[in-house]
Amino acid sequence: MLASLWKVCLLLSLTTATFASKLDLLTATVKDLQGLLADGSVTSVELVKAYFDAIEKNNRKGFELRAVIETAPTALKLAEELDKERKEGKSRGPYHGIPILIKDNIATAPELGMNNTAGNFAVLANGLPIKSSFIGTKMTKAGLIIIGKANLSEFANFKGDITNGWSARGNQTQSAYVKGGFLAGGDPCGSSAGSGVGVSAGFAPVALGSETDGSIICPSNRAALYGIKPTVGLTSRSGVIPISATQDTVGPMAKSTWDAAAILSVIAGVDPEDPATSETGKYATDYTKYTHDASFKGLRIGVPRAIFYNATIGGFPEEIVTAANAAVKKLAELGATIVDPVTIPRAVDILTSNNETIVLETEIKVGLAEYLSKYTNTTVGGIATLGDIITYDDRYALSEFRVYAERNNENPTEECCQQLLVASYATSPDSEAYKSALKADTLIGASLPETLDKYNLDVMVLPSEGYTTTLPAVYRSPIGTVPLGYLKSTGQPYGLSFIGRRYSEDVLIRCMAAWEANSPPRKVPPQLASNPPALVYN
Ligand SMILES: *[C@@H]1O[C@H](CO)[C@@H](O)[C@H](O)[C@H]1NC(C)=O
Ligand SMILES: *[C@@H]1O[C@H](CO)[C@@H](O)[C@H](O)[C@H]1NC(C)=O
Ligand SMILES: *[C@@H]1O[C@H](CO)[C@@H](O)[C@H](O)[C@H]1NC(C)=O
Ligand SMILES: *[C@@H]1O[C@H](CO)[C@@H](O)[C@H](O)[C@H]1NC(C)=O
Ligand SMILES: *[C@@H]1O[C@H](CO)[C@@H](O)[C@H](O)[C@H]1NC(C)=O
Ligand SMILES: CC(=O)N[C@H]1CO[C@H](CO)[C@@H](O)[C@@H]1O
Repeated sequence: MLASLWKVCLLLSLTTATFASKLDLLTATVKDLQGLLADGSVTSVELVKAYFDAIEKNNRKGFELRAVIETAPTALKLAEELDKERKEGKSRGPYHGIPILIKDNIATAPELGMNNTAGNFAVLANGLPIKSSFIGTKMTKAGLIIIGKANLSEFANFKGDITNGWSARGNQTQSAYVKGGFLAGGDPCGSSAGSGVGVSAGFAPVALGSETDGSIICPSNRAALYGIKPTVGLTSRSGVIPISATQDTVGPMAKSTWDAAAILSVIAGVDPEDPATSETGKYATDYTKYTHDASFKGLRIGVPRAIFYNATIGGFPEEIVTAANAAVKKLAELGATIVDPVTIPRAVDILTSNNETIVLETEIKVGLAEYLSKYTNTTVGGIATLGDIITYDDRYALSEFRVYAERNNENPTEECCQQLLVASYATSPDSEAYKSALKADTLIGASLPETLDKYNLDVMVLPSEGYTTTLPAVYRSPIGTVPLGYLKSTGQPYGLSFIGRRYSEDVLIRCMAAWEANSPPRKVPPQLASNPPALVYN
């Protein structure tokens, strides 16, 4: 799509006019950049500089979006190298020289100079990661330029009583869409808050988030993005600061379906060190092919009304249900066979079950110790276990809890905001509680494929807010979210989700692309639009 490019004529003198073009970073997609890099209109160095300028303008200053925790000190040098390679006719592939922002829980190679901390000072104390995550290496091999680390709800929202998008290191991420930011209703959702806000604010063309339950889908939905939460195991978690080995997955947050599919294609693949990826060789592919000529014709789409279309239960405004109902009608008009309603037998259990929390509390304790020992130098900061993190947070309560605590008129020197970590400390993977919780979750999760089979459905469709992400979280299956509308009160975006069987990314991407092809362009944040971050080139 060329919506992001417009020609402006800069009159230099009365006799000579030169034509310059302007790339609007609020709308520029990976595909746009790919074209501009390929025909020599822009260089990667120019792109990295332009994104750094955009971050400089509105991350800590300007609108204070706080979507980025740190930028990559080596990104410009890498961009230079990639520009040189391109000139010499060497290409690392279709995404050679494209910038990307990644969540601050994905480790990058030490030579890239970026910390990886999940927003936490204790993890920072161990210094730079000592090796790259599996997907970090894949991105670099593909020629992507990781320009920075995105803010997040600390520990991917498994710290305790903190707000969406808040971390001790990164402070409060705020939606770019809502005037007045977080306190005016601009909750960016989480935990991949900085990834979502960053892409919507033109800090990067595309970002990676991670999801245990909702952390890609919810912030994508609040930033009018196309987001994919992949099947657990499609993308490796090695070198990603974990919550749960059972549920964690890493995926793209983008301005178009094609961009999301492209970045998913880069990071999907078998990693011998992550057993969850063992079946992935059968599925990982170039997912952009499913965006071509995508249509809803011939697809059977179910509408799980109970719980998921209920604004009271989901805790979201009624206008989202109205918009989702209109979307269902539109899907029928576009050729889908709609089955409405469908009943997911055990869905109601997710409203009361505490099983998922038990699983996550148990697995984060094991996973953090493994991450710290394999990917950080524990002798540098002495942080080797969850216990070390809790002790460190308490000792440095002023920085670990302050901003959040002050907002709530709590005493920041008292234990206030790491209840989940503290509860996790008491768990054991050998406990009966853990084993039976895992079993119960497997049973609840199985109701998703059972329902798809019973009604002979390809996918189900539902609003992205509310309890949408929990069944796919425990069933470990994918979700794709697309922009649906904007709240009348604040302008905050909201989305529509498609859910399917494990490894059904092909069908979900087809649905996302068909939706996109039949929808108006996504809106950019109005407060940024009058003076958008841009790159002028000849
Ligand atoms: C990583 O953290 C260290 C310690 O706080 C800091 O000095 C350094 O600037 C950080 N790196 C980046 C790229 O921000
Ligand atoms: C964090 O953000 C708040 C506003 O939300 C600001 O008042 C405070 O100074 C910030 N703290 C730091 C350490 O940047
Ligand atoms: C939504 O759920 C509430 C609470 O369970 C219930 O009272 C209400 O009837 C439901 N609304 C619809 C439209 O089903
Ligand atoms: C776990 O799930 C089972 C089956 O849904 C339920 O009976 C049980 O109460 C749940 N346990 C907890 C602790 O929520
Ligand atoms: C870890 O840090 C210690 C102390 O700074 C240093 O001696 C050692 O070489 C480091 N190990 C690795 C694997 O980087
Ligand atoms: C790149 C950037 O602006 N990083 C900032 C993120 O937020 C923390 C806390 O406010 C700042 O210290 C960083 O400079």
